[in-house]
Amino acid sequence: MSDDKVKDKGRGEQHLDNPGRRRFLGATATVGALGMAGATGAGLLLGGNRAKAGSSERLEKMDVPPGDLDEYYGFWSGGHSGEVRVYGVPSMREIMRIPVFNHCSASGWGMTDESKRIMGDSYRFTNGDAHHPHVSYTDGSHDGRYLFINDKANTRVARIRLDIFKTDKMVTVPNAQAIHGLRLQKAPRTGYVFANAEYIVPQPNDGRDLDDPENYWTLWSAIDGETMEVKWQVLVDGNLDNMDADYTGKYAASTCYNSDKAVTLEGKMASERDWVVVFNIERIEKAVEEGNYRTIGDSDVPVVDGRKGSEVTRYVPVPQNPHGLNTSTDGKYFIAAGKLSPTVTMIEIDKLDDLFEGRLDDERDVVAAEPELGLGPLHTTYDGRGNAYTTVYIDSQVVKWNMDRAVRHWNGEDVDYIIQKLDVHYQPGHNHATLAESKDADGKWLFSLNKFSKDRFLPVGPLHAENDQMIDISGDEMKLVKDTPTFAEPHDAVIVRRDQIETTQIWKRDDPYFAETIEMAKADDVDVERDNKVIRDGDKVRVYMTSIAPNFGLNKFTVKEGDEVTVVVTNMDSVEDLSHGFCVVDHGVSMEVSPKQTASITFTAGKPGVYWYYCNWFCHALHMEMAGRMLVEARS
Ligand code: CUK
Ligand code: CUA
Repeated sequence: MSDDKVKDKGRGEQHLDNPGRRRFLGATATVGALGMAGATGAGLLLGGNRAKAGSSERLEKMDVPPGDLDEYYGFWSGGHSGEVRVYGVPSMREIMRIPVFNHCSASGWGMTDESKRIMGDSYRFTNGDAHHPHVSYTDGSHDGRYLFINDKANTRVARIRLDIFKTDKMVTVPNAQAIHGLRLQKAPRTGYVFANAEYIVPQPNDGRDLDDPENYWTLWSAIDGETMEVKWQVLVDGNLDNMDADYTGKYAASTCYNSDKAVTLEGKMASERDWVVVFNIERIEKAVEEGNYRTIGDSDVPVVDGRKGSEVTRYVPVPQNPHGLNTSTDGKYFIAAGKLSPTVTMIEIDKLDDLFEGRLDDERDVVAAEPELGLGPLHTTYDGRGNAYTTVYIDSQVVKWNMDRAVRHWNGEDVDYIIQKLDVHYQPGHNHATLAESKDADGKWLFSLNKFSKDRFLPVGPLHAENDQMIDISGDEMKLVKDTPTFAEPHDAVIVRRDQIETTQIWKRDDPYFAETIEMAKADDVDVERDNKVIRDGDKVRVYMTSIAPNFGLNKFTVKEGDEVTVVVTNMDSVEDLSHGFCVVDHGVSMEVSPKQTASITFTAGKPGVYWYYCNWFCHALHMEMAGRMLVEARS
């Protein structure tokens, strides 16, 4: 089908399929965010059309027969469940969950000593709000070393090692509140992890200026991806929302709303213009080098002033309350979605040198085009063939449009840039295409991460699943091929080729992940690979045991009521997939111990009595028998 026919279909027939819902949403959309919320609720009641999956040919393309492997790894954020989920794409089989900011009953994340060390002081929080997962880069391509993700709820950034699919670093960002937008330096290498703090707060936030929003500020932070130390921060005007970096390593840009520093919803929508803030990374580094910064409160992180008028930033006016910002994979544009405006703003990255050098009359001169796409544009992704795909929340559609034609149209040429509008179900946030955060975007599959599923799945009571819809974008026309229910609430995803990730199936004994535990054992003169020993140290007891299916190295150990007990288990099975677990009944103690892993967990021994511990990862025909007793004596 030609592009024009598809476009006509998008504008005509698809709007007729459910005129009630469309008309209602359209009429209320213009009244702003309050209307948006109202439209969502009522619109859903009116909705009821079901788009059916397509032909058998389409199904065949996404079919991954039993025993076959997927072509891509998809990393989905888990929103306020705080975790990361790993899917095989295109099958959309969930392969793994990686606990990050949450606590995990199965793996013991948040309970084990190793995970507590990684989480630091913040392990006491059992929740997180993970929005933006991104895989590290070398020269604009994913290099599969790490995945980084933000925690909006408790102001953290975490790193996941992609050789073992485990979180291995976590940092709480100082001076900031609610890390939201997060992106990585794409070239020459990651490099920096850039993190937006969303909310404005007093600086320092120590009780001063409590109800004086004029003195609230937010910060843009750069974290070293190798050490996970916060290297520097930039003070900015307004609330930072979403951001992205360019493909040269020189610039990054963030949407910024609430330029008038309001603390109420009405106030946050009052001004007609907000900004895209552009950060000049070299200039920021130079300011830090030259000592042109201050520190705030207890933190010694250099804070460079990047407020309006500073040398390190530029504030490009865009229509109010912008949201997503995504760099086009050809490296040409930062594309900011309008949210309350039906447009997206294309900022030409090649003009940013001129902007910073003062060679432009007006900051708006960097705007290459501001195409109108539909109601509620939120996020944009790419197919590597010059087309962009933008979710429009209020219209419940993915809009496919051509970037080059949008620019020509903006410059007065009579060309259409909209190629197709596809209904999705319902109210999409992010969308994401295969490899679309790298220069290798291959335009095969696109996912629309929809906030509402309404009538798409078996009803499960008042709380509904979200609906991540898979769309075939390999041809001229987008085709919806699959609905995937997801639990609260993937915001974003990143999809990389399977050959871009290299995993270790069996732990290396010298892995830094449990090195501190090994150090502790050495201090106790214990070789964890061989010894099964109980060491008493005052009220502290350290229990070392091996596990080889179907046995623990100790079938009993004795402690006293109230002892602080640390159990260290080393799995000496070197067979792939042969994980054991360690769980003590009635003590809230459980952890995973995978092949050649050493894992440890610390707890307080309960009331006197016999407590069984058992292996809770099915490992052997005699798995049920893999158990032992903890004997708790009364304190005399
Ligand atoms: S934000 Cu959620 S839909 Cu946190 Cu990336 Cu736009
Ligand atoms: Cu060891 Cu189950």
